[in-house]
Order: sequence, then C-alpha cells, then structure tokens
Amino acid sequence: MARQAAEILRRNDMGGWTRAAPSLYPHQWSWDTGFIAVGLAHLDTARAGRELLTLFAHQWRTGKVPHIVFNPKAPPESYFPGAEHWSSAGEFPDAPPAPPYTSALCQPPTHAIGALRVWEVARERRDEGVARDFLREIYPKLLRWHRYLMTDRDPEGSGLVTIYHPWESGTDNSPRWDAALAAVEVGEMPPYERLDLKHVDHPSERPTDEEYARYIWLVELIKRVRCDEREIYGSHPFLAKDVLFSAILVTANDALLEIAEAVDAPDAERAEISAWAKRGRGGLESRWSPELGLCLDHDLRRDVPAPARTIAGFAPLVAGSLAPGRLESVIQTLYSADFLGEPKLYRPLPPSTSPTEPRFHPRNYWRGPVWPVLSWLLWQSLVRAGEAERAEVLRRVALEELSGVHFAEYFEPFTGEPLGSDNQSWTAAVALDWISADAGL
Ligand code: 9WN
Repeated sequence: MARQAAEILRRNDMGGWTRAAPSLYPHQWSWDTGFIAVGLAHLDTARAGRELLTLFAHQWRTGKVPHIVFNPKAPPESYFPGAEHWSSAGEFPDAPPAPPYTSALCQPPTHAIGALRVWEVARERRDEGVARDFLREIYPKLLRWHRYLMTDRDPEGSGLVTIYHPWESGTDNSPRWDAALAAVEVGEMPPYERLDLKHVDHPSERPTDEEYARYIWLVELIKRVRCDEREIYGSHPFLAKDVLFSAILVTANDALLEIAEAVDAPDAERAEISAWAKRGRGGLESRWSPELGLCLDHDLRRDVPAPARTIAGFAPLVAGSLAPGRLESVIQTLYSADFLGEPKLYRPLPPSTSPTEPRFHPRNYWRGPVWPVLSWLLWQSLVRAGEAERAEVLRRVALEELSGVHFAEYFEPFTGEPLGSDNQSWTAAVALDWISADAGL
C-alpha cells in the first residue's frame, strides 16, 4: 500500500507542488498541502518542505494563505470557479503578483503541523541540515499566517476564527452551515456552469445546485468589496465562528511553538504563540454544548449557535490539553451510538456527520461519508491525548478501508464504497503516515 500511495503522490506531483486530485481538483489547495507534506515527509523531507514553501510563495500581504493557488496549465474548463473567475491580483489589492492567481478565501491551517512532521522525520533519520534550513524559511511565514487568523479573523479576540464562506471550513456542505447558508439571499449574477459534477459518478455525491448558487454568490460579494476584510465583517451575509478551523489553529500553534524553539525564535514571539493557543482553547471551551456532548459553531451574522452533530464537534479533542473532564466527555460522544458506536457502520470510522443527525446523507460529500483525512486528524489527536490504544484501533481500521487501494476522497459509511474523486493526494498522504507509524517512524 505504501508503494501505491507514493505512486499517487508522484503522479499528482506538478513539480514542487501537488494537485489535490488528478481531474476534479487540478490545483494546489491550502489545507490539503499541510496533509500532503505529512505524507511526503516519509518519502523525501526536502520535497515535503518544498510543497509548503511553494504554497507560501503565494501568501497575501495580509498574511493570508489562499485556499487555492490556480495551476495556469490546468486543462481549460477543468474547475469552477477557476482563475478567470477569481482573477484575484486584478481585483484584490492585498493579493500577491499573478499569475498564478489565487482564490481570496482561506482554509484551516494544517501547515505548521506538516512542517513539524517534516522536522520530526528528518530528526529521526539524523538528517537535520536541510530540514533546519526549511524550518528557518517557513517559520516567519507561518507566524504571519497565524497572526492574520488571530487578528483579522478574530477582531473580537474570542480565540475562534471567523469564516466568510463554507469553503473556508474545508467541510463545505456540512449541515453545520445549513442555517447560516439558507439565510443568504442570492442576487443577480452572471450565469455559470458547474464543472464538478462531470468528475463524479453521481450528483448525489456533491453539493446541490441551491448550495452552489449560494457559494458562488458569496464569492461574488467578496469580489465586489475587493476582499476588504473590514467591509466583509460589516456587510457579508455569511460570517461564522468555525470550531474545527479554530481547533486546527490551536494544534498548529502548538506545532509552531515547537518550530519556534527549533529555530531559536525570540522569546516575545514564543510568548505570542503560546497566548494564541491558550486563547483558542478558551474560545472552544465557551462553545461546548453539554446537551450534544460536542462543540458548536456560531452563526456570527445572526448571533446564534449552529447546532449539528458533526465531526467538527470533536474540536476540543483536536485542540488538545483540555479542561478537566472534557477529554472523557468528548471520548464518550465519539464512541457513543451517535458516532463510532453506530452498529450499522461498515467499519468503526468517524462519519463526517452523525447518522442520528436528521440532515445526514451517507453518500453526500460532508453530510455523512468518512473522510480519511479527518480520521487522521482524530487519530493524531488521540495519540496526543495519550489514548494510545484507541488511536491504534482507529489507525488499523482506517488502513483497512484503504486496503482496496482506493485512495478515494471519501467513503460511504455503511458500505465502505469509495466515493468522490479517486487517487486523492491527501488520502494517499495520510495512508503513508499511518503506515510509517506501524514501522515506528
Ligand atoms: C472547494 C480539495 C478540496 C478540499 C475541500 C473539499 C473540496 C472544493 C470543492 O476539495 O472542496 O474548496 O470544489 O468542492 O471540500 O476540503 O480542500 O481537495
């Protein structure tokens, strides 16, 4: 399986960066890149470092890392909305020089996690030289990125990141966003053609046309204000505090702190990073719902919680270093009949949305299928929480799912059927990391 996974990453390698998938996603995606670096670290630490540096070459002046860097050589009409639609450098004063163009959105910050894995693997191999140079180069960029998220994306100082679009969450059509998205009224905009449906077996695996219209309308509104963050905060119809994004930022801040130590960063910067992680944990704790046993997002525009039983609710586990009793309560929900204890599951792997959630759908994208990258995130979180046995079971079962050598984007939770795009880079990458964990690497 390791050979096959490495082969997928090799085939998706575009020379210094990796496309998310061969046909559906021919560009570089931000949070995919963090996971891909984790996998590449086991093949070639220098190449893994380059993956992150290539993405960060397109960091915005604000510190934002764009959610997509568009591949100028992608076949025409391969992805919508593509570079022509965003034309970011032309529209947005803070965008970097183009081409390549970028989107104006961002995604969860998996990058410091990837960078730290590169460093860890290099150290295990006693091959620190190149990796230390890489850390020195990436560290200030990561710091600017996290600072952007902790300030522009959290002017309230709540410890929770605000997103402007469901795509920023990475869990696009999760029921987490249903109510906030339904409140968005779509206005006049040029007609467009969805290209995503051409790449999957059935439209039921992807978001609906109504959801898509709202996605494109939100893009339109961001373009109209030239991505001015203050204007977005004031007028944008979709603003939400995202607990999974915020939890990934907490764990990424922990990783950044380790990187800061390795590169001998000034004390003031280390103190700043520690304060961010602490603030993030506090923010997550304030969103804990004892009723659902999960952490809940918040619809900031309408100032109401967004209750939904989804995998994002395990945010405190992902953030780690929990308040007393919180680990037990999160684990109780994870192993309850709402998630891993559901007897109809084909394998005990976490569905993206709980089958007990009325809006659950077993084949539709983020509404139920199992996503290997999120299983990886929970596995990693269990390891960090000292739950070695539970983590090990999850790792073995997750690898079993991939043993049909379908590095699919997501899987039907009751049948194990691979869905979405095949040969997905981040799926191959997390498989490599899981396999390496077996070898004790
Ligand atoms: C929009 C690339 C990306 C992932 C996201 C996943 C999907 C894009 C889409 O693919 O999103 O960003 O067109 O559906 O939801 O998490 O980063 O793999």
